[in-house]
Amino acid sequence: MRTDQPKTIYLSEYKVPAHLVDTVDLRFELFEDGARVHSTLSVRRNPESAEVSAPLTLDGDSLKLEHVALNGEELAASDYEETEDQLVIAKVPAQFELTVVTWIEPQNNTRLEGLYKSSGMFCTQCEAESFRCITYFPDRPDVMARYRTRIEADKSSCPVLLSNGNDVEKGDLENGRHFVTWEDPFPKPSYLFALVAGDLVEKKDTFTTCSGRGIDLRIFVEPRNAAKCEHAMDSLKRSMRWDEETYGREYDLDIFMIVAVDDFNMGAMENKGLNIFNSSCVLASQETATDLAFQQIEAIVAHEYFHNWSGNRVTCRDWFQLSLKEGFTVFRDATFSADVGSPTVKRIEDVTLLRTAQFAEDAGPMAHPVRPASYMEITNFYTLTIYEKGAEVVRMIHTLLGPDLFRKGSDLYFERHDGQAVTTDDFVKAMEDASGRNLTQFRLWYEQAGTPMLTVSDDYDAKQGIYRLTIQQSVPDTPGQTGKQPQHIPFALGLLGASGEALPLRLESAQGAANAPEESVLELTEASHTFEFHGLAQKPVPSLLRHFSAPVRVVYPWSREQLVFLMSHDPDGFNRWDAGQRLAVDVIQSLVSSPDVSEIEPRLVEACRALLGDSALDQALVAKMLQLPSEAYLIELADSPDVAAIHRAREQVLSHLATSLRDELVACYHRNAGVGTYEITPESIARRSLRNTALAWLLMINDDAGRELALQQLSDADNMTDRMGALRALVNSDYADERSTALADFYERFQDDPQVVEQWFSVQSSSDRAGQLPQIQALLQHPAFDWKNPNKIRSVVGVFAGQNLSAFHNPDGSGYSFLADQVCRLDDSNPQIAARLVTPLTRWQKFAPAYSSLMRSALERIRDKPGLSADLYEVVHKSLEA
Ligand code: B3K
Ligand code: ZN
Repeated sequence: MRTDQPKTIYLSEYKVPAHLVDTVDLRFELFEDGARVHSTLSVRRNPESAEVSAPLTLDGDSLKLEHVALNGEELAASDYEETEDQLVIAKVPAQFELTVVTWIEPQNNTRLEGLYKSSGMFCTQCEAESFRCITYFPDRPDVMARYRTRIEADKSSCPVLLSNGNDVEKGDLENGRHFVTWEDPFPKPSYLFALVAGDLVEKKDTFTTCSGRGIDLRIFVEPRNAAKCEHAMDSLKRSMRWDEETYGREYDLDIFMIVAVDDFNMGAMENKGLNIFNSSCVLASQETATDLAFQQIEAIVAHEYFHNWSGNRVTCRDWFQLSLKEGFTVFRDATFSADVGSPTVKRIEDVTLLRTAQFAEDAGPMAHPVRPASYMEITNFYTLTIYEKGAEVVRMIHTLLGPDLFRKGSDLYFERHDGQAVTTDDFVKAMEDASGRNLTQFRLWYEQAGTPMLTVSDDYDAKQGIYRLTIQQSVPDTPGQTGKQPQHIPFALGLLGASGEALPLRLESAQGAANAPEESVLELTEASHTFEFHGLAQKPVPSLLRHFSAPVRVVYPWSREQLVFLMSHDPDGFNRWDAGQRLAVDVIQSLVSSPDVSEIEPRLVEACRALLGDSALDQALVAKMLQLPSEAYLIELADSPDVAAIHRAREQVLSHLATSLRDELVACYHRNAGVGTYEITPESIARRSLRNTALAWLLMINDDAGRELALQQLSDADNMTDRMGALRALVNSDYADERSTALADFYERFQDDPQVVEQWFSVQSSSDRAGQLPQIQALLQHPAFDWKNPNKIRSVVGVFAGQNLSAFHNPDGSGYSFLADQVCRLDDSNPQIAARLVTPLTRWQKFAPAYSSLMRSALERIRDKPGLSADLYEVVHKSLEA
């Protein structure tokens, strides 16, 4: 058991750095058995620091120090102190040059932080604090320097040598080695440093910026992936144009590079001019990637590209400000995806993630504000709260200011802070200064954790024609935070008349009907507000929180009749979908509490029948409306959820819908059958989605015609969406023989493609039919499984614990114990991934006692593991002690 508690870092203890670094000169000598890193820093005392005689303190992790020199003079061992994580030089002049040489072993780096090797290629990941695994450095984002990097390596195994900026020199060296030197003219924090060296092929393109500059675009991949870069390249060009048009942001270097790497802890990384991507987030072809993957690739390419301004040119002062770059950049990429695709569908997807996973995080033991006040291990704070809730906070500023003032605010922010490391407060201040609005209370969104709850009630005064809406707000307690203040919440609203017409919103009786809007954004600032709407001849149906205008829970006593009405009449597509979700949730929840009810709500069946036959409505929206709320969402909504009962009830509703609508499903399938060439447009994605939903529902009830359609689709498919749709439907059916044949054939066909094998693992791990524990254990023994590859681990262990909820929550506790075993095993090699995988167990307090005590025991076993990492220590202890 770990007895030393990792140190807690507090925002309140922030101090400006005592020393600044202006330039960094790096020379990497890369070899098979290690790498020597020569670093020369020009350092000066920070005039803004009060610590005038502070020692020079550099961070380091797992480094072998070979040499230190100050102004060219080698230092004696007594001149500096080397601790486990620092190099401290007590006496330094006001300005000097420091040279440090370190030896590191990329080939043995399984944590995938710092410089490591993946499929024979050297690559780096430095955010947040891993530049210190490469060399000694003040590894904090408010130290920004200009870098020059020379890479030397064997020419035949590493013909390609890349780093940030523009390449300025190259040449051959002795012994079959060569070098390339890169220079990045923009000052940057160390976390944006990157290096890649390997045998890669490049896909080339160019982009002409709004001011007429030509930019070279390059995507580097292993030779076998050469044909899978087109979509990412197109996405990159669309992103570059979009950022010019929407934010006035032009690219700044002469070259922009993307590299695909198989072993990567997260999705991608925005290193200046040299983005490094998890292969699964960049490589795509019609045959190997689903529509969802195509869309995610586009969004991630855009996200990383947008960081060039929101993150790189203007960066974070410290890691408490992480959402400054992540929340803003997620907002930017979401707007981009909405603009190039279907805005309503994009909103539905984002809100689904937020309500299912971020709300759960915000109600769990690791709940933290968008700007946390403390952390032990920053890697644990790359969370849905920082990213998704952070993006919602920026979206609310956009809603409150309107698009023009928001753009004025972002222009001011970029202009005022270009080249600086700043805070979320600086961002809000720029928005305030540009718009003249006071966002003082709004800042609580950054400080208070927890999802605000809005309780809405209404009454109608027929005599006076007044409709009153009362909205009460409360922000729940979270670990370490109680007694919270009301927040400033934009609440978009519409009112509907009996035949579905939008009613004018007259907040004052005097206001003329002519200019009364049909939608308003009410601003909530108090614990309770009552709004009066005048001139209404009938009691309206309210359409609340349109577009999900704030990341809050809304409680209102909707009748099923109102929900059915909103499903077909609300002019806001998002709220139509939401009404359908609420109806389905209500129907499933009532079955959970009384499983024997004989009748399942006929209005739900009729609403789905109408949707299946509605070709006038946006088919992408129809496809979304036909997805039942996930088990994870139903669990999130429940107090003390009984997972087995929720699973059973949901399946019961699904079977009932499929049985009642069997003929409509077959018709929908045929109507949307593949025609013409494969396209990635919202319309054709919607068609494939509808057809695959119809197939899934038919197989859910073991319909023989459905089985034939699935087998046919599997053999005819010319794209991965259809192939995977058919495979998934079969895997989730009771046709056991067809399932195993289909899985075996699929593997046979795609076994050489790691990204497809990952999908093959996931489709099994997520299935309650094919992914029970013994089958999951067998997948871990499969030759394609690899404990060193985070994608493989996520696609088996992560998907099992996060998506196959009835199997994971097996009442005998076997799922929990399995997860604990895998987490302990991984902690030694890759603690970052271990700390992420453990998340489902950390929510133990939410579950009914029969589950929670077993979950807790599994966590305690992890807590007691010898040599527990700081990453796991933080999440496990916070969960057990909450
Ligand atoms: N900034 C990176 C995430 C780095 C995670 C480090 N543990 C990717 C992104 O958000 O764009
Ligand atoms: Zn990001």
